[in-house]
Amino acid sequence: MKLYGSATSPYVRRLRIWLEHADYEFVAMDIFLPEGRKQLEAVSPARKIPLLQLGKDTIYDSRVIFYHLNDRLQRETVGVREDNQLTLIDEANTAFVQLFLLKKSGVDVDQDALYFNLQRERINNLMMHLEGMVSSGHFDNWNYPAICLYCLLDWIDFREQFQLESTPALKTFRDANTEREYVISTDPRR
Ligand SMILES: N[C@@H](CCC(=O)N[C@@H](CS)C(=O)NCC(=O)O)C(=O)O
Repeated sequence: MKLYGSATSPYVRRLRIWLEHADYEFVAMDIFLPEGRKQLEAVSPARKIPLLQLGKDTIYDSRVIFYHLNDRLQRETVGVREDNQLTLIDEANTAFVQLFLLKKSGVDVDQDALYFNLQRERINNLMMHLEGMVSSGHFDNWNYPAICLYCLLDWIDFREQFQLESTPALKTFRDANTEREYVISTDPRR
């Protein structure tokens, strides 16, 4: 089993943390460098990471990879509650990644224009909503959704996309989980 991804992607990191001691190969690539793009071209028509090669199958998208592996490993229950948690985390993650890539492309993401206003509104709303969910104990267990939330929070902090101080429950959640073995070994700052 091979997991392809970068050391910085929050979508990749969530799977690496969840897989913990599992026996698999992590194929690290920098998708913004020429060599990494070549590697990516060879395995992903969508040119996105993560992707998993499992025998003859290639599986795209972190959530589909998780569903598939969770089915095989019978690790945890995923009901409507967990699916909704994952959807909200993914919506926030996507919005943050979009703004990050636009900023990296020299676009002024603070401008008063429909697309940017919608993204900012979505992000602010989702962060307040996730803050409330954490405060009411939604992420008390270290399961896949909690790992995804951790990776989102740590990535927006690492990329300076958001001030975690403005959402104290989210900051406390992030800080409380930083000493875990696989959180440390997958830290993009290392
Ligand atoms: N829905 C996808 C999102 C994956 C994704 O957006 N990955 C980013 C890296 S963080 C990527 O590959 N971006 C490349 C690009 O946008 O060109 C998943 O959950 O796997």
